[in-house]
Amino acid sequence: MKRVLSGIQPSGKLTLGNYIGAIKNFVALQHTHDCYFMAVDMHAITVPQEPEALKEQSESVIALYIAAGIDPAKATIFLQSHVHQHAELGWLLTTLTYMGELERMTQFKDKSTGKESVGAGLFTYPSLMAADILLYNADLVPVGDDQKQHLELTRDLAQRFNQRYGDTFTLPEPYMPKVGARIMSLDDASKKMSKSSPNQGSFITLLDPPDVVRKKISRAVTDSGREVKYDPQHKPEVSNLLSIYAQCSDLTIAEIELMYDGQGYGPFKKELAERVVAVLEPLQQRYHEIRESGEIYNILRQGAGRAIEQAEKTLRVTKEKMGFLVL
Ligand code: AQP
Repeated sequence: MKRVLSGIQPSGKLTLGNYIGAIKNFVALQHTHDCYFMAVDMHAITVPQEPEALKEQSESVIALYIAAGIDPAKATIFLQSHVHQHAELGWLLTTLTYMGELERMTQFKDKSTGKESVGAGLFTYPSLMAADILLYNADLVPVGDDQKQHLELTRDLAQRFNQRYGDTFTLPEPYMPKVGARIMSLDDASKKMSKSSPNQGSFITLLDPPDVVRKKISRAVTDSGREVKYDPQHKPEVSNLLSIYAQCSDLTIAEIELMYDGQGYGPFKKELAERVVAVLEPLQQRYHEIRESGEIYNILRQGAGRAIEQAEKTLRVTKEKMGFLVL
């Protein structure tokens, strides 16, 4: 069975972008693959986090995984910081990473531009992400479009290590959804929907109440036309809403275009909001049940146990190959 690994940062409330681009795929993959899904709290601290908020958000990510349908009996669900081997392999791989490679990362440029001070962790974070993946010898990594570049670096590092020290790491492949790999912001379709955006209206969180979802979608920026048509180049805002609609229904984009032919944006946005609410409401109900059950800590303990077993094996071999004295 092929192995899958992926994670989400507990750096804010998870968005519909995280759901469509990541979690939905996680749920599907658990039936056919050996899956490891984590909340990457060590990545979250590459930008400042309030300690209480970090704790709450970490627990929330895990509860959302389960509420969305990830079964802890099938997939290994854990917190990155519970498996110290990530930090250790992260350091080993940082020493193999070139500055020029990190400087080319567009996510670093996006997140650091205009900031007065930028932590070194934000810069070296792709090496830690490589460690996350290589520790488990993952074959497939479900990622949104924005993470593809980091995955390419992971492959380069794996190859570099294998060439220098002998075959050790599996080269992971990206697993990208066909539609929804990049859900864009509701206020600016040139930016991806991001949970840490300062504008609350730019994203829909998975825990937004129905009325908030309706309001955010009704206020979503469109264009001055009235044609519901998928054309990312000329109609990026409407195309983004169409992608969300398709992902929250069983309909194809072509079918949705046909449904709203000649009707303008009003009815389209109204029904889109209802489709999103219909996905979120049952998820939110399960989320609250899980939080109240107090089961999260047990699930995390179990998940960490399984993850550590695998991670420690890889780390040991890696250190031996690099010439560390391993006891
Ligand atoms: N807008 C998006 N469309 C499709 N997929 C997305 N993902 C994130 N945003 C979108 C996918 O979700 C997974 C987890 O992402 P992450 O939280 O670890 O990091 P991120 O990509 O930096 O997500 P955010 O929401 O933008 O977080 P912040 O604002 O904290 O940086 C990844 O697979 C990602 O592709």
